[in-house]
Amino acid sequence: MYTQAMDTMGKEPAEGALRAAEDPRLQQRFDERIDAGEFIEAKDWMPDHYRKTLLRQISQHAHSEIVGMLPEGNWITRAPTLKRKAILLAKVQDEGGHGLYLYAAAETLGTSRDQMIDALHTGKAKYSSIFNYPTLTWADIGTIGWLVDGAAIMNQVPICRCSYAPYARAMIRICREESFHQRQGFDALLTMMTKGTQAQKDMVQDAVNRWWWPSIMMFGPPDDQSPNSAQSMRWGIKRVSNDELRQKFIDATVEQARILGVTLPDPDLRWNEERQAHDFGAIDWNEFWRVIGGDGPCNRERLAARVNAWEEGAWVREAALAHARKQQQRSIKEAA
Ligand code: FAQ
Repeated sequence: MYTQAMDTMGKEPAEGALRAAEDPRLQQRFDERIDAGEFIEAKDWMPDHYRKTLLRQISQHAHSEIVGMLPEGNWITRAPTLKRKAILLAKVQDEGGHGLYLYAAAETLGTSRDQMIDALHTGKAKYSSIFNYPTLTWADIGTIGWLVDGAAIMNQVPICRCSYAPYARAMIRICREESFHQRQGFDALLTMMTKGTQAQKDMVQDAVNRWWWPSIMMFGPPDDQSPNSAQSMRWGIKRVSNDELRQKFIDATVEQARILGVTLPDPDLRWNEERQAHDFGAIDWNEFWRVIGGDGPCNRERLAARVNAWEEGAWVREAALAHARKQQQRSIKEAA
């Protein structure tokens, strides 16, 4: 899937050979620019492995946004008030927009959106583990905003300084919207916890119990089991490690849980004065690898929904293309 450098496809072998001969100098210049903290633009020379790594991460991220619309979309018709329905509708629409910015950023690296979507639909490309869990009650929607968007922001703010400029630019816009998403989730839960019935409070606690561990898995495997981290950090694609981000998220969330009046489902969670951070219990990494391997509670359902939407939406894409062609022909005629 991660077709590299479509811009180099079909060029003469002589030019390819020339580029190969230049590579050590180009590589050196690229390394110097990375070390100096410069941003790399789409037109700049970059090593193939850098391009591939970016495509892997950005496409995974784009797919997460699009698949992430499904668990929340499930509740649009069942939101408890018109206000909450309008907020949820806008949020789900924002996630679709984030996916589009990210597919566009990935396209600058030479892989088409159709290729990326095909990789998703055939199970070759990943999306975030978190979206393979079900949304059973309305409290799940608030909890996704609070914990899932909260974790997403913690992970994504450092990507605003990613060395690849088109990705960094997309992330600046995305992060602004994600912080609203996190707040609306917290607000929905706070309303239930302060004004709700006991049954509603119990529903919030139940949702937090189910989403806590999958949320802290979102940051990826521990640093010593993360095959991509070292190189991605060296290239400034990732700025902060998986474990550091997870720790920062846990430290920030404990206080928010206290304000909400919910208990985080980890008996080992406690402040460590020496580390000036919270200790926490063992994460079930078997569950994480099982879910990203395709065997989570909703993997099959999510993929089937995406494939179905693609197939059922074929006529919309065809109509849009036909309209664009007509518009183009009209403007050519008018210009003639
Ligand atoms: N789920 O070597 P590492 C959101 C894979 S957006 C699935 O540590 P890396 C907004 C990883 O791809 C959420 N797979 O990998 C929203 C790699 O496999 P590969 C998405 C995971 O790339 C909210 C393998 O494990 N955010 O939530 C996961 O250095 C609400 C080894 O891992 C992003 O994508 C996972 N959780 O670090 C939308 C942010 N973790 O590719 C709707 C950008 C790891 O070699 C509603 N991405 N893997 O086959 C990143 O920062 C990084 O890609 C990490 C993983 C940190 C996710």
